[in-house]
Amino acid sequence: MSAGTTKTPLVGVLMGSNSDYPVMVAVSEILLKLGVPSEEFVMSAHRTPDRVLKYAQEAEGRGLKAIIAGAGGAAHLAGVIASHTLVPVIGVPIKSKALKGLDSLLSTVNMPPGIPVATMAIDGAKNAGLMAAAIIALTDFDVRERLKIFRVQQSANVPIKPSLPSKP
Ligand code: RP5
Repeated sequence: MSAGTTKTPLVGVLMGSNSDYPVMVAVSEILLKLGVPSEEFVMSAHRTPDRVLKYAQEAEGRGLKAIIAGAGGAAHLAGVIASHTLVPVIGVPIKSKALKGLDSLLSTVNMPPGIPVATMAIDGAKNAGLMAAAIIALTDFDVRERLKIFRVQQSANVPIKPSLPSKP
């Protein structure tokens, strides 16, 4: 799934493996809702390093305004992408089987000073999309308005009084 595929993508949504897609699809879902054109690719800092390098080096020239990179385990995708481009990079640590994503979180967040990655929570794909949309909204009035409406609707969906789920 890709948001607004007919338009030039503004956000790149990358994942280290196809197995990350069930989590990362939430990025594209929220971007679609907010009308932010995006593109999705599988690439790995370790398994497809040439693909990663080419993508990062071409990103700015292709007009991308943000790149979201999700990876699990030794999660180096976001950091490697960030090291090759000035486009802001948002990292999504994917929950791993062995360490429940703590390895992914630390690999993504603990960047050396000089090369930042804006790291979301473990499996925080939706917030990554919202963060990218907020970057786009700085210069795009329509996206800003849609983001405002999203927040208003989100608030309206929070009940004032607590209730227990109905018993079957
Ligand atoms: C990482 O290794 C990927 O981002 C994925 O989260 C993890 C496992 O990958 P697969 O073995 O499922 O392809 O590189």
